[in-house]
Amino acid sequence: MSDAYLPLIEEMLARSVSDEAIPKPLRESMAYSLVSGGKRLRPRICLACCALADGSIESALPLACGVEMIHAYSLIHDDLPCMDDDDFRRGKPANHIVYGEAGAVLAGDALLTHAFEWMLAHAPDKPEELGNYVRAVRVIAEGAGARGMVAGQSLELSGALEAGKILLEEVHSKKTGALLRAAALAGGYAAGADDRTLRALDAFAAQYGALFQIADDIADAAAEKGSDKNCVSVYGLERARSLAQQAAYEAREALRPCAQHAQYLMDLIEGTLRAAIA
Ligand code: GRG
Repeated sequence: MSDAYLPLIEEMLARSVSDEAIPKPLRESMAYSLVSGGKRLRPRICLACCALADGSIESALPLACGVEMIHAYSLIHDDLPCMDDDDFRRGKPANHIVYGEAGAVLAGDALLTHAFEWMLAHAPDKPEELGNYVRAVRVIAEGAGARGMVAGQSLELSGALEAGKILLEEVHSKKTGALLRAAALAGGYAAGADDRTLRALDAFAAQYGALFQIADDIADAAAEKGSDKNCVSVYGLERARSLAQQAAYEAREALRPCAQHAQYLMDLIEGTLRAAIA
């Protein structure tokens, strides 16, 4: 997919960690994980949702980049020995392999707080736009926090899945889905979207989050690195593929009220589905 959003996102992300007031080792560690070739899925979704609701890309760009900083922090912390204990990320040594565990914890802490500083430092000047911008920052905090992504990580580590006390879908919708949903809604808020459009974006994001996670689980299973608690191990490959198709269908349906302006998101759904069922 040719993507006009990517250069804007990359430029702002690189700029966000170029401040020489940040001590050099910390800055390098932050930049190592932030400016390092991710797909930029969450910021692209944020900008596409803003455009769908007829907002200006400039108004959503700091929010989109804030979400990506939070995503980068979550990956750094997830790779730590006390969490998922992974030595590699995006084909490179994980942050803690290069900068040590303390350096990685601090880079994650700094990226999380930097995200909110960056988003608020770029809040709109016009008072009439401020309310929606604050709503966007709030939805991002909710998606990232103790009822969102961190809740998902905590549930996964708690053993509740293994004990059959919660469903895989609940963990996934929090651990992976909550930040994707926050990105979509933040884009909608930045555009001043009406309630009908916000509901459509919310429903799209919930289904796209499920599709994304199933595709990720199928890719992990193909690479023989899946955990014993993912979609493929729980449901089997065929059922996982049909769940992916169902989620893609629901995601498209959710966008139906704004279908005229939803081509970017429709293409994203198709790309993720293709990866799942290839
Ligand atoms: C440490 C609080 C805390 C949370 C960690 C997001 C997360 C929660 C863990 C990541 C583990 C993981 C691999 C989850 C599966 C789905 C996922 C988030 C994959 C990585 O996202 P991509 O594919 O990554 O968007 P890129 O590299 O493209 O940015």
